Amino acid sequence: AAGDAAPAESPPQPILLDDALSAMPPPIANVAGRRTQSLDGRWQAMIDAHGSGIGEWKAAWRDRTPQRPDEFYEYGFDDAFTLQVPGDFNTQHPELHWLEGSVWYRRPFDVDIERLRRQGRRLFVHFGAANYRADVFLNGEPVGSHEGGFTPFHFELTDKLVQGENRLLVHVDNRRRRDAVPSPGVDWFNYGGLTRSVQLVELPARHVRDYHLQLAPGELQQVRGWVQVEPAQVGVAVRVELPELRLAVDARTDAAGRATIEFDAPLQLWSPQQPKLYRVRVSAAGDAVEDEIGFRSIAVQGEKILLNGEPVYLRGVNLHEEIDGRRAATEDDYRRLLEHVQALGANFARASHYPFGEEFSRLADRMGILLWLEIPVYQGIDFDDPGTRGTMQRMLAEMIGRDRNRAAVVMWGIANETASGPARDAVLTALAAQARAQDPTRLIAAAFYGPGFDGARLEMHDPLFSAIDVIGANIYYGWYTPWKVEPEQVEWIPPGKPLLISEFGAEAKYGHRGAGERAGDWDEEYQAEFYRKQFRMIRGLPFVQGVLPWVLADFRSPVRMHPYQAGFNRKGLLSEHGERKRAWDVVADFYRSEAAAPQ
Ligand code: GCB
Repeated sequence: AAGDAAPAESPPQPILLDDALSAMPPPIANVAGRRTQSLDGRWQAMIDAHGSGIGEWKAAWRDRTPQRPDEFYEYGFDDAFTLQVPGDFNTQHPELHWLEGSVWYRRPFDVDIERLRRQGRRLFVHFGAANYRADVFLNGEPVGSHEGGFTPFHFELTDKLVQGENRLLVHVDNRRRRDAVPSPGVDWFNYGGLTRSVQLVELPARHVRDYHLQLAPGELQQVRGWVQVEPAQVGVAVRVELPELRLAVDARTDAAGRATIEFDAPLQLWSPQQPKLYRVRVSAAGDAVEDEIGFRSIAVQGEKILLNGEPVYLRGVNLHEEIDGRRAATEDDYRRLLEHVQALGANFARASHYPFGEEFSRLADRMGILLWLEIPVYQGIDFDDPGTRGTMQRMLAEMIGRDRNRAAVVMWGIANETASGPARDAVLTALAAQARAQDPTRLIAAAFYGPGFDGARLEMHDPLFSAIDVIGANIYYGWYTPWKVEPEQVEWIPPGKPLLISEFGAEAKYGHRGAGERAGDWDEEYQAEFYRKQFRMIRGLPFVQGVLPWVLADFRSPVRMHPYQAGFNRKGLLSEHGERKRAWDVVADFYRSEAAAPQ
């Protein structure tokens, strides 16, 4: 597969997006390392299928109870109908299974506001995620709203709290919308609700809000980053400590509340073979937060990807945040998923097509699994809509803000299978620039529709290539697209950058045997043969730096309506119950072979 390098594209000009970012509060980094009160557990719930409780008409958000004999309200909460948080609402009650609409969550909690005031402390409510739109109310008053189902957000409650019992009410609406991210046409189940943990976070009046501590690009023993103190004040003393190395670094904030941190250290680098994490303590203004941080470098050199300066081959797999027929939500869920990833012999996973819970990234840090995290900028996005653009921008900032200290995360994905056009090219170029500005230490990736055959030739073009570091090709030769030549005869024109086969897969029903000849038989042999054929092509392509089968396990998808599918996308190497199909061994064998190593 030799050929000419792809012709140079003229880079699209990023357009100025709406100023969605300036209105965003800085994230509270590392919520787990703070003083928190968990609001996980049972919440009172109410179904509002028509979404009528949100306006003035039914005004459920006022959370009133009748006081006089002639008073009544057409909503109410009791302990008989509850929902577990974290968790999707669809799979907790049969009547919610197909709901795409509104559900109300109510949770009273106690606060000693007098103590908080006396100690000059602030209280925030932090949501790991809520799919898709969340409107938050405290004691019958609006607190704030958030859009986007897979990234964290918070609101400050301090000034709205009363002594003793406070009532938190959350309206979660998971209707699919044309202007949303993702847009309606997704190939997964639209699990709604408070899918991740909810916590009250208590912080001193002035506190360490956020920090970014990673190796400086191109360096292996030099850390560069910053600490953000809120509210901003110039000259606040900041200290970063790595006790294991007996290291303490002092700095002072600038007028924006930001202190630059820079130091050299004899670091043992983080890698999949040795996922070394250091205990790091960040303190300022009497506040302190502890984290576990790994240090490693990731870079691109020509067509290669370098981890800690050495070429790496990414033995990957795609996965959805789903387990036991529901949205995965707990650390145990994530561990089970990542144990499958390790059992396959993979060193890399793509959280497709949205960031999973923070604990997933933290586990990957501890287990030594490289991650590609992406925002759900998926097929069908309305790039012309200014509101949609702002949503993408905020999501990207929320994703990066949450995980930019996780060594495991090596790639920020900005899109999957979006078709080139003026608005799309400009918006995604701007998102790539935003990602680089918010985190100059990681690679920017996007997945594209794989190339079609021109005889034996495969060639990819996209104006976005110049804006990103790693190109993903989703190829389905032998499934959606027929092969035109034998795999060894393919002439794939090098794209001039590292290429990942970011998706390839075929469907099979677990336990269903056949001759392996026809896609429409849904047999395991066809799927296994599909992979054998792909690997025959891939092993001859030197610019391919990794592969990601689609997908780890069968997952729920309402668009899959064949009786063998029964509401599941059956491209899993595992069934939805974790049983291994024949294709599992084909992939595992490839990962043990010399072809799955840097060439
Ligand atoms: C794709 C999408 C993925 C789908 C997959 C399929 O290209 O990126 O979300 O699930 O194909 O199975 O069709």
